[in-house]
Amino acid sequence: MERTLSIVKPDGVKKNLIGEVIRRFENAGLRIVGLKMLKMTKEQAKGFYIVHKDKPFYESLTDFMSEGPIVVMVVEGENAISKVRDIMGATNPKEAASGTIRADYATDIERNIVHGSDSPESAEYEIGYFFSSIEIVG
Ligand code: 3AN
Repeated sequence: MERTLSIVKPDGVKKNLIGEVIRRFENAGLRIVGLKMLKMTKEQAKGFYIVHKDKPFYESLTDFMSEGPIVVMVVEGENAISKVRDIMGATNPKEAASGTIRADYATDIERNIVHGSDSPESAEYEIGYFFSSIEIVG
């Protein structure tokens, strides 16, 4: 069993895709064991994406991620990290395999609807960023 953090990003919430994202995870046999909606401040977005602090897109990414409400969730299952990433599709929607969330709904590499942790280490950091242990009820 593995846990990962997924986010329906501000563009996904605006496009009414919260249910669609959750449905795709559940259809793949993954379970939602933590869930909440919130709006990050710019500072909170910068903390979440600290690994990208030296990237040229850091400012615009953290502006985007703090522009509106997001839904954060802890997703659990066998190989949850790679399963969620397969369901999301490649970062750049132009390169995302057909049938993935990003191929179906994302407009560009930054506004790409959904986030999923990319390793066990980042999953641990990212889950701890949003959830305390009593908020995870698997
Ligand atoms: P992923 O979300 O697919 O794991 P990361 O972790 O490389 O991708 O990037 C984190 C986020 O930063 C992406 N979801 C995307 O919103 C944004 N991003 C990544 N690469 C670029 C880029 N070249 N230009 C603009 N935004 C980017």
